[in-house]
Amino acid sequence: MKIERVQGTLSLRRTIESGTEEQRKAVKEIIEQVRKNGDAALRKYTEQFDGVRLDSLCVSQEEIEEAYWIVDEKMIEIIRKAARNIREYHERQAQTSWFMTRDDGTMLGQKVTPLDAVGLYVPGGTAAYPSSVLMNVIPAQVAGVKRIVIVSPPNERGTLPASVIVAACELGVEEMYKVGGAQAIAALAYGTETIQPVDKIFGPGNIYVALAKREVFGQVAIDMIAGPSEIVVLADETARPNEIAADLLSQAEHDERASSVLVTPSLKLAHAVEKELKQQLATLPRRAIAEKALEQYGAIYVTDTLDEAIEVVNELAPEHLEVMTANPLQLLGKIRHAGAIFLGRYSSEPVGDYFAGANHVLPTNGTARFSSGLTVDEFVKKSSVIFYSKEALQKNGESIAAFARLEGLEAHARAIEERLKK
Ligand code: HSO
Ligand code: ZN
Repeated sequence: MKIERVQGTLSLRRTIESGTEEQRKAVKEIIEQVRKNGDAALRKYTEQFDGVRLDSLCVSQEEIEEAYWIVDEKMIEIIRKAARNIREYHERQAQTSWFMTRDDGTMLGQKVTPLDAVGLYVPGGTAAYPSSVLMNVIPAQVAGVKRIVIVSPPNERGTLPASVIVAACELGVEEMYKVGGAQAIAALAYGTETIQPVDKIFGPGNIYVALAKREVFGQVAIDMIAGPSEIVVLADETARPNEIAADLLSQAEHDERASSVLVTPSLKLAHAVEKELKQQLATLPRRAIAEKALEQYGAIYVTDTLDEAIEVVNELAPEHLEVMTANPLQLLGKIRHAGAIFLGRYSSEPVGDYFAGANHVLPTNGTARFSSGLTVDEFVKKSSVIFYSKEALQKNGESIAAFARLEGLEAHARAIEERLKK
């Protein structure tokens, strides 16, 4: 990785994939077919894209039993402990309805209601993360969502990864379908014979899934369009190069397009981390992916001062920020833009990916400038509540009617005045 001296105006921003004309056309066609032909279209596309013929789209009892047989008891205990931590953290986010009153008898409020039904897309292949099942399902449950549906593409054996099935079952998810790609998104949005439609779709996926989510937006709500993982490490000369290199690689191994960046005022540390990266890469099973990521989107930025390094971090607005300096807590106030902030050498990023309790679905691509990670809030909506008393309307009716006439809306004014008549 190249060491660069920098002063400011940096960006992690990669171009958001918007797909080719052909891909967009293909996605539209798939959605059309699913709307027209329902389950038959899902089966047809599953055979075409995933190479398996499925009689039933549902994950069966036998598949669940098999999954529990594959995943060992110790691992199930770890999943349970992680789930407890995640639940405890998200329970703090839950918002309650509130009401206020005025002396004239007015009562106003905000009623918080969970969404009725949400769908979670779990990608296939090596990106099928049971941890992401926990991170999406638990906030939905804390919000009070009644119906939670998981969709995921079947593997060559026509089933889902055992770890994903077990994670979902541990949380009590009852609906799991073996369908992926744009066809799964279409089914969640419009429904088929087997899959009832949902109100909001969550979860990452390949370009077809991303395009399909964009296409069905409006019919249903969608979460963010997540980009590849990112980590920025802010460190001074007190940090250990081996630990920094290990953390940079932890995100680089996700994706060839992942971004790992070190920002430091210490040139000595920069050189030491560069050396460590080379050594640690050599024995990494996902070396090819991590190496490509570091080549394309990795960087070591050296600044004159720690304050300048913090400025660079704010410009990058990373998904994950690790602060490995003499006094990390002291810097917290100066950090304005980061999806999650990990303080000190024992808060390695994977602590947050799996276990601490905070959510690992976070804003990427510099969007931490204006958005937050996944919270319970994304699973509820708020209705305003208005109660006006006779006294309140008599006191304010004239003003309301006048305001309506300012806008030229006579019927609005009369609706108020009908009630003011003696
Ligand atoms: N770091 C990823 C989440 C993840 N890591 C899942 C491991 N499994 C994006 O924040
Ligand atoms: Zn990760």
